[in-house]
Order: sequence, then structure tokens, then C-alpha cells
Amino acid sequence: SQRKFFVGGNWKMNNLKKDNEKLIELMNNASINYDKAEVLVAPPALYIDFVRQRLNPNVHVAAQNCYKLEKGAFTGDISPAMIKDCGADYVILGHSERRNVFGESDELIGQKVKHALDAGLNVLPCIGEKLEEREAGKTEEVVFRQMKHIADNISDWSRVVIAYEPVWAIGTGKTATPQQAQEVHAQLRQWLATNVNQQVADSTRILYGGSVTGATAKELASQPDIDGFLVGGASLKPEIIDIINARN
Ligand code: G2H
Repeated sequence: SQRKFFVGGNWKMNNLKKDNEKLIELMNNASINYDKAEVLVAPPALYIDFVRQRLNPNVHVAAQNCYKLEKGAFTGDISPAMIKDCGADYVILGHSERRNVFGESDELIGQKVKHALDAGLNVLPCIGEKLEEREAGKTEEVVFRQMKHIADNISDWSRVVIAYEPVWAIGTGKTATPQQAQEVHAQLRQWLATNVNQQVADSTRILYGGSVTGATAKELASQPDIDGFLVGGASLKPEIIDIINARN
């Protein structure tokens, strides 16, 4: 496909400096063909500068979240301007843990997407249904609603990578089957074709996330509408290299 394979490691709230050093060494010494795979890591914000200074410059560094404004009285939060200032070029937005643990709404996530793009960052917005929504047959309705709030705020699709992460598959060890994931990815691509345009549908990477491992990556990566992965648990381990190389 015309879409370059993309693998992001979402480190979540894990690791201290000494652990980050080991992971950076592992990634810097691994055999990775950056012409074939675009690679990203998202450390906790406190370590963005630390990681950026040590990691191979071919690897994108991302923040895991940010606020919707440039600066001001927003204790505890960070802005896209600060993320860029520390050398990172991406921000993950609307991750299911932001939505479900921290109560972020579709509206807020849309505002964050808009501001992060306006500020010059690339964005990696996440969407995905909960188990009860899937079981009630509402997967499409939920992911289309989440997608619309994001898409309405996108001015430049060339700086957007979408992640589909079914909530029931996150950190549970229950990876979606390649067929389950492919089905939703194809629906999302069709949604983009209908509601944005065909060029955006053809060129926008849609990543799968949710308990991806070295063992499950290859078959998922062979699906026509799965353009890579957002990886949590396995991104802290050597198997992240196998996931990055899953298309080779
Ligand atoms: C989904 C994923 C990374 P994990 O949240 O975004 O985490 O691979 O641990 O399920």
C-alpha cells in the first residue's frame, strides 16, 4: 500500500531513567529499517527531553497527552509548545485511559487535536469501543462518533495517524483477532472516504492497539487496512523490535 508502516510504543506511566536508558540502548542497537517502518516512542512527559537526547533521531518522540491551550493557569498540564520545545514532534490524544480513567470527552479531545495541529505537532488520536458497546452491536456507532469529533478538528491530515484500540483488548492480553481488527479498520477507512475524501482515506495510517505482541503482530500487520500498531506493554520489552519488523 502507499501507506508506510508505523509502530508507536506507548510507555504509559512506566519506567525510571535507568530503565529508559536500557530501552533506548536496545532500540538504538536493534536492526531496524527506517525506510520501511516509521517508529515512535511516547515516554512520560517528564522524560521527553531525556529520551530525545539519547534516542536515534530516526525515531519520533511523542507526548502521551497535552492540553488545548498554549499556556496559562492549568496546574499539572503541558502544552504542545512545551512538547515541541523539548524536541518531541508528536502527541497521542484521546487514549482510552485518558477517556475512561481521566474522564476526557469527545469534545475536549477534538479541541486538543485542533490546538496541537495548529501549534505544529503531529497528532495520534485514539478511538475504540468498550466491551459492552461491542456486545450491544454498537462498535461502528461508537468509533464513528469518536472519529467525527476528531475529524471535524483536523486541518492537515498529513500530520495525523489514527489508532483504533478496542478498550476490551487494552492491557488484557486479549488481542483482537486479525479479522475483528481488519473489519473495523475497513469501516473507518470507508468513513474517511465518505466524510472527508478518498485521498485522505487512502493515505491516512490507521494503527491497531490492544495487547499487540511479537507473536500477534505479523498476522495483524498483513491485513490490508492495518497500517501498524500502537503498543503498550510490549513496547517496554525487546519484542518491540519484532513488532517494528513485523512487515519485513
Ligand atoms: C493500548 C496499548 C497501547 P497494550 O492502550 O496504547 O496498550 O498494548 O498494553 O494493550
